[in-house]
Amino acid sequence: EVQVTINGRSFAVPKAYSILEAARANNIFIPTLCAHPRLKPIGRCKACVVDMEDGNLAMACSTKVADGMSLRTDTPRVKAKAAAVFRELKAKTMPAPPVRRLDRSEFENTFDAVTACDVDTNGMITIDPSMCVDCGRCEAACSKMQEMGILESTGSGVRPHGGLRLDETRCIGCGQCSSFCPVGAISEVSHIERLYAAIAEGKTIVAQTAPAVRVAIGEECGVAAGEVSTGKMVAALKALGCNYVVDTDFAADLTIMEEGTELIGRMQKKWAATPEQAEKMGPMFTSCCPAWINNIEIRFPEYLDNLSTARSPMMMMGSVVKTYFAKKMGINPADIFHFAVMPCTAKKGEIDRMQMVTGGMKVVDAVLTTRELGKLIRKHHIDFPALPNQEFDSPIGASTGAGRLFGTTGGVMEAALRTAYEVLAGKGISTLSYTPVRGLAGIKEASVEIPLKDGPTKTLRIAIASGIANANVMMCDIQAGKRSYDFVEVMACQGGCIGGGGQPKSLDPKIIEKRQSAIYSDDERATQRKSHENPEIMAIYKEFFGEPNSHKAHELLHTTYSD
Ligand code: HC0
Ligand code: SF4
Repeated sequence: EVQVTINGRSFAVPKAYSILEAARANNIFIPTLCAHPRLKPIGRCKACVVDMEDGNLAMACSTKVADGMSLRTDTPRVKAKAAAVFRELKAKTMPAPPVRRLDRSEFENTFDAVTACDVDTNGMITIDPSMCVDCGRCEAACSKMQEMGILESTGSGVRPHGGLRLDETRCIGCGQCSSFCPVGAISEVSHIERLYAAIAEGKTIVAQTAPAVRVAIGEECGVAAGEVSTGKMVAALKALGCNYVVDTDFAADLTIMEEGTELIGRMQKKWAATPEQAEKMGPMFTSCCPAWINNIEIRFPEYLDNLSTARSPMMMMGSVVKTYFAKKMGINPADIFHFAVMPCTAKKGEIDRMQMVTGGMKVVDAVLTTRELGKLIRKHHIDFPALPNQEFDSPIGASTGAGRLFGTTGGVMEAALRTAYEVLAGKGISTLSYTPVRGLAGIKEASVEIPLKDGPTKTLRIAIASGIANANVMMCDIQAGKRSYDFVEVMACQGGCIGGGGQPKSLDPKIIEKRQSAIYSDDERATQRKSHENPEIMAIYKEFFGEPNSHKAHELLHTTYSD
């Protein structure tokens, strides 16, 4: 007998065995096609490759074991090789779609096993190369549009570059690849089962809906692009079994109170400092886009202290639902299942951040993308266009135009200016629609003159980047001292959340413009247009938080980041 190590476990096997025989004797799966236990090794199909300790690949069927040999059958390149062999053979020999039969062949069974274990995920997106038709769109979205360069369209199914698994790459989870994929080979990690399970368990179901979802969900369900479907979206969620539907836009207003207060405090320090000290402080960055946070953590960790400590509106809403709201409604927070409908795939990763656990609890239990909500509405045969409009549930369902703006690039900035200007100047900003931050340019800049109510006029230098490629250009310029700002908004997707990777797939070249106009019109229609004028925001501070940046607010509404 000889000792061999397979996937880190040691086995004694007869020395006449091949690697394949040694693996099979110990119940370790190696896919094969030409090999048969009663025939001598043929060595033709090459599906049985394994990774040897010296970095070479060997064929398990025709390589004999040796004492001390160490190998792996579970590395990405081994799985990829096997899947590629099977896909190629299937394409060659079985061009017609497989017919479901009871007497499945050995080839079909092995094909399923090999391609299923080839599915790769990082908890935000999932890649199934067996479904890939090699159109190259995902690679173009990732490498050309986002300039992230994570994916490779290999000619035998898309996968991450360099034989890496997705969670070993620098993927930020923006999901753009999934929104351009025509076949669903790349998709969001589905959380639909979590919702079904919670309904079956009899939990109290509370949904929140992001600003950008209401201007896009209609595209999934028979409403023209560019229409705002807020009331129908609430009605659909109720029809799907939600007990309460609350508004992420309310939490966006809450974010303005917290982040705005943080900005004002920072600017007062900056304006009192010497120019050198002020320059050293650098800008404050918005922190609501999870793909942008992933990007800063991976690529620019030296700027982590410049991120606002405010949690994103989605996470703030989670904290509020499981504390203030649960108490008001008389529900035990442990009995609540709280999910968010988001235009985003990276939000699926954000809810699992350790720093966000509050009172020992995950505050948001699942994230459904706009596309997943569309799928549910269609699956349950809900006639969306015919639904009557329904209102969000109080006391966390009211929003202002400022909160609604968050869904587009420049929206957080515009909303922040409406409140911060008024606090600093003692009077409102002259124009509510602040055009320098509007539109779809990748980088927008402005200097806002603010006549302080108790002093001179000061300048706030602002910038907005949308699309992570633009953000990275801006970051490199900031690092090199070529650009200097006080407050910077970044959204990882072009156009902001309206162009998010979880939004409906669309072939309309003007789709982002249409959704953006819908957001601006939603702001104009609002009764209040400044976050601090939201009556439910005033109530939550009076009854619960005290004031912005209070101790309680810090505990529930702020966070830290990982380096
Ligand atoms: Fe966005 Fe958000 S605006 S990130 O773009 O800030 O996803 O729509 O929900 O959280 O509000 C996405 C959209 C959100 C958050 C809000 C922010
Ligand atoms: Fe690239 Fe974004 Fe897809 Fe990750 S999620 S592979 S960064 S496009």
